[in-house]
Amino acid sequence: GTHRPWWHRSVVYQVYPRSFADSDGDGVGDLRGITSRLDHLAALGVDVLWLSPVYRSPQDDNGYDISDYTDVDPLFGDLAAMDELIAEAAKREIGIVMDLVVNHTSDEHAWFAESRSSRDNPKRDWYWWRPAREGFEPGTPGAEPTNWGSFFSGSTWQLDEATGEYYLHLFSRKQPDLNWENPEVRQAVYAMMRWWLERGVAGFRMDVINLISKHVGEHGELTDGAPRADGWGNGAPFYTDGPRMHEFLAEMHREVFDPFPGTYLTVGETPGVTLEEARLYTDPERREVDMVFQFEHMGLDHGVLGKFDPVPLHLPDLKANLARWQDGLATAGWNALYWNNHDQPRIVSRWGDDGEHRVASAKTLGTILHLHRGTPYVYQGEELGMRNAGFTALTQYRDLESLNVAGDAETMGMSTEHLLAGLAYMSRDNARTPVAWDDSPNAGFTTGTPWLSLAPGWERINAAAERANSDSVFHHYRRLVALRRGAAAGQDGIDDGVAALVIDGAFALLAPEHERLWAFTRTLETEGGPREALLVVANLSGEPLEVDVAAELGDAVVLEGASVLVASHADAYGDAAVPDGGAHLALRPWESVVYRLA
Ligand code: TEU
Repeated sequence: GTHRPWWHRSVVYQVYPRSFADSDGDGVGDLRGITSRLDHLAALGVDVLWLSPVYRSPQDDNGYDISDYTDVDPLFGDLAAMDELIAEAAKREIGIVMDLVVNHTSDEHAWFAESRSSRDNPKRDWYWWRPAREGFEPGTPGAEPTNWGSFFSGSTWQLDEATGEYYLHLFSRKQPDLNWENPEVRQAVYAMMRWWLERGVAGFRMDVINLISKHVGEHGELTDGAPRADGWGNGAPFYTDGPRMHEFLAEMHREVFDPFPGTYLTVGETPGVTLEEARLYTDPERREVDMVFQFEHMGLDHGVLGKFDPVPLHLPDLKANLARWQDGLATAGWNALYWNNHDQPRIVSRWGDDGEHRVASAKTLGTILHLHRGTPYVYQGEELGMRNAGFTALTQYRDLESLNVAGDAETMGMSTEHLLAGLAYMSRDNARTPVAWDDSPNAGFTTGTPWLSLAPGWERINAAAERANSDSVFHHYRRLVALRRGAAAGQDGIDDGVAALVIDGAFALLAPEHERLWAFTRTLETEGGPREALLVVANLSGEPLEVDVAAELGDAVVLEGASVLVASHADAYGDAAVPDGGAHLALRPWESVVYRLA
């Protein structure tokens, strides 16, 4: 359309408050810490900050268990500190997107305290209460209302002794699921969202939003799932993309966003979402959400026992997956692009090379992501090429998912070595080590004792070092952001024509079967004018790669006269850009180049 939403040219930076910057020396990051580091975000050039939860919370799942939606947890500060962050960010033209966690609350939320107080409490129906399975004594094995296993090990059902019924929790026992079937629940959530919009936030990232509508039978029945590796049943088909999802999201849009002038950024976190559903969620005509986080690419290295049993990535699968989403959302909807967040291991350790080729591989993975069509998300430390935690003992982990899975290892037939290797590769704590700011004690994160150990190498891999070196991962990411932001970014060779290509150019994957080369074009047909195109070529391996341009990329790709927009290696710019008339390219280990074709 003619009115492009502002977030089409945005890059979002995710802050995980606990691990970003600590202003008061208690070893846990906080709001004033974030405010003190806003210039880092401004230097990177991003215009949106997604803030993981800072609400009042018992911190069972680091804030994804909320006990008061309209207050800040003392661990992170107070509402005054929140207002200060919003105002200081606004001065730098950065909007704050709040994390909205409304599939569940904390079991310490006042709503749940009421709900559990008696079977006839008016809020009883705000959560999912069910009697024991017929023929079973409450609390005995098999008495759970369904066989569903939780995301965080064990049953999804917890018996409440006082009232003799079970409540549903897809995540931890301290995260009871809200019952969205109840209109009072929905109105309470919408009122809370309006309260935050009034405070000046720019939108919401909606935690596991496609799990809020459960498949319920006519008489409230829920259905058992097929067995999974830990012995529990897979309930996902019965709570993912449920029958009332589109109704709920459209209602939320009407009730929350319509009364407020302006446009907001809404992104649904949607594990297990299919492309077909994502198209419906994000089609602007339907007024549900702006984009969703899909998970298919994040599952490509999961093994038979799940995420902690990883298998090597087969590159053609990853290329094909992202290409499928590019094609699927080309004419309706919009992609959210990510390699990292607080739930995923560090991309440079996962699919790059965090040793010899750390810098080149971090840059190349960044280039690939940012040159796809959609809104890119950068997770704190990704722009520094930060690596996994390198933990070797269970005692180093803090995340409840990792600690709980250790209890399941035996049932799943995983040896201790297997488990520790799985955690070292995949634990969420890999993303949660404190951000390294400089080479002072504790990397400038805190003057106290950090709540989680720093990832090794911080003396070298930190924000101060990265910003001082013009050839760093940070400056590469800065350039990627600038490409999309256009002429306003004021950098050499970057103009609105380039931004238009990055934002809107049609995507085409080249050499799909190649196991080391990742190549694609972005093209725009301008009315009456010439055809504009970008070419991205990347070597996703530690070995040199020769590319015969005509044979591998096709006759339509003509490199002659092309100029280099972004490259992983500084010496690729300038005259050396297109050697021997552009018939061949010799890519060094993990080298990538973005060309603007003539
Ligand atoms: O995550 C939901 C989700 O599906 C995950 O990525 C999840 O952490 C992973 O599958 C576990 O293996 C969201 C939040 O991002 C996560 O931090 C919370 O723990 C979770 O919801 C519950 O609120």
